[in-house]
Amino acid sequence: MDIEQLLHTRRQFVTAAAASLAVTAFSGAVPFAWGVDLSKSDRPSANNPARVIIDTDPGVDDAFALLLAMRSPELKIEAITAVAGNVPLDITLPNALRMVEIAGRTDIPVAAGAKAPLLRRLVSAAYAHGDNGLGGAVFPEPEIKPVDVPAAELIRQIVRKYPHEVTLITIGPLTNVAAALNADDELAGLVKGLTMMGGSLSGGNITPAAEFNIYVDPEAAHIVFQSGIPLTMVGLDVTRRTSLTGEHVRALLANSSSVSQAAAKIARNAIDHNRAQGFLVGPNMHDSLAVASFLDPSLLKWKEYYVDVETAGELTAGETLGYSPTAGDLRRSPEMEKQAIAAMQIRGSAPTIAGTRVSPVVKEKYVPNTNVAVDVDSERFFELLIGRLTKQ
Ligand SMILES: [Ca+2]
Repeated sequence: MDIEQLLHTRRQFVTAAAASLAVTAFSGAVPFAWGVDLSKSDRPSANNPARVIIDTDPGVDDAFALLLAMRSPELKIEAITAVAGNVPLDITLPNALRMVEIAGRTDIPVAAGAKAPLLRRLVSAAYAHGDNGLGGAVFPEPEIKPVDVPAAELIRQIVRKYPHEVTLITIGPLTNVAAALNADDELAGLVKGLTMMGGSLSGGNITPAAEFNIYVDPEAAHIVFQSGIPLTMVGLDVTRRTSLTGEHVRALLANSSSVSQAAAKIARNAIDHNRAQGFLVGPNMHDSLAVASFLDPSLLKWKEYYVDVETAGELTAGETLGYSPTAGDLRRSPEMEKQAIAAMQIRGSAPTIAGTRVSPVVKEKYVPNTNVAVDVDSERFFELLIGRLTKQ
């Protein structure tokens, strides 16, 4: 199957739904400002927990994100689905099961997902996460087993069971979610929202252009960005400012709970691994910040963009591009701003002389599809993360 065939069904859905999306896509997403959370009434709480599915490739920062999520009463975790990414699936899946056992949350179903991206061979990141995905921190083999249903099908079933209620929190490559969307044309319209750790509007980490999760499966990411699901992107723009330190390890070690001790062990190993590789910053808590952003959006500053993914560039595949008529060099004076927004088109590359394409315009009209995190209060984030992990 080539990319055109793969995207065909999605495109049909997107075209059909475009008119209604323009009106509804951001009905649940509102702008946030430092310290002022305009969406507070819609925020999940212990009394009114949000249904979520966490799609993950543990992964050092995934492990922290999973423990944080399982320690958060604001979340009703319907499932944890594993995907290949940081390390292969035969490592990410048992790691997800281990985290569930450590947190004492074996009530949460864990499903096995894709072993490889939609169209590409898996590129993993053992250089950052160690061969076992947990920075070399060793835990016993998990005793529990994954459910029999594959991840994409489980995502589909849960979203269908609770239409307009489920938020997908994705902290790995988007293969499982794209597979679920490909299997069910109506699914995107039934998902409440998707909060991802992924992408960047300020350069990548695995290549100068691409952030790792999007780089691994750009075609899957493209499907998600074009799905019409209200998207929240927590990318490197903010996650590269969440470096774990020895001080955090000490705070975790001081608490005797199994979650805190496990987190301390992973953290210490990850910091040592990071240092042995000579990295000057990190390890960053990318994925935990995505979970935290869902719990408390006021930890971050947000801006709406139209985001899509480069899938064709030899040097740039997996790059996320954020279009906004009110950002960068396209900003106008206040009196011209409204006009600029109305007139903005989404532009592709200029047509070639030999090609048949006549116009560089990819979309006639600018409509934002993603709330992008553009700034973070790192200190408050770590207070939340360490606070939750050390809670008795
Ligand atoms: Ca991850």
